[in-house]
Amino acid sequence: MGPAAYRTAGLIDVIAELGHTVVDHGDIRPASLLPLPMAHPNPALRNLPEIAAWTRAIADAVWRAGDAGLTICLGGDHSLSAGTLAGRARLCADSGRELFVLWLDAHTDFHTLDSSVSGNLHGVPLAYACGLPGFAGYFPDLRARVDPANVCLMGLRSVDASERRAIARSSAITHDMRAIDEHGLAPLLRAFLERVADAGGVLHVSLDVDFLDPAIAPAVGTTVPGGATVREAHLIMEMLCDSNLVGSLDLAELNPFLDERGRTATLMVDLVASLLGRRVLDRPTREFT
Ligand code: 6HN
Ligand code: MN
Ligand code: MN
Ligand code: MN
Repeated sequence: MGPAAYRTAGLIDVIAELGHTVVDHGDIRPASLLPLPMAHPNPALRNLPEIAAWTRAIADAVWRAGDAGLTICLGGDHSLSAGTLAGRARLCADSGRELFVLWLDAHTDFHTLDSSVSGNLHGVPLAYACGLPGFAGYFPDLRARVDPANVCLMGLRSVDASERRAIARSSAITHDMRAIDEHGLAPLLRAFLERVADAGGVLHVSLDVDFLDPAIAPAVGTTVPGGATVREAHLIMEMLCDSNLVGSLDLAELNPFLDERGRTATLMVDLVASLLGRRVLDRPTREFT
């Protein structure tokens, strides 16, 4: 229902009104609708063959979309990013450009199939794309992986014990809400964007609705209090727009059944508008100090 809600909230018109050409590839479906049953030693895992089939379909679609424009993937839960990251990593391997990932989420989504306690596979996409062990034979083989050192996670405030260990062992950059409160978003994001620019890299942004505070974005099944504000989220999108480094974006975890008069979908559409160039005013050329 997520993609339909974004279309209803006017996403395509909003992007077109900003002067961009939009190609809507429609809803993606896995090639095989009846996946084979798949046994895994972790009995908690839910919908494993279905998610594996979706991951393959999304990765192929993202790869086929190419890297000439900006690819936006509408979800659907965050397991979709297993596919988008696999597809983008493959495109980057083809072109020789370095892939960076900005993960905006209350959660790290850094579980392996073995470590997941809930069994919900929206908790694993970043670990899969970074090549953590245990996915072979269940999820599609990665043509290219994401280098964890090129990943920056922001907004963290709910991390399971095993994810906490795995993310600490990885070289990913992690900014929890405390870091955002202490330093402010802008310097943390600016430092990461400078790294991407210095490497001549291309950035994938994965935006989970629960990055936002539930008071402003209720339409998600995994709300965690203490999230980003409307202003913080717009600032990120505006800085990303100015950086000109973003090649792809995931909008993940919107559940329209949980929305209130469409306000979460509308906010997400407004954030995309900021990323794609909507401004309140033209920026003054003079810097204020
Ligand atoms: N998300 N770590 C929890 C789990 O069930 O594995 C929460 C996952 C949330 C997933 O943010 O897309
Ligand atoms: Mn989910
Ligand atoms: Mn997530
Ligand atoms: Mn989340």
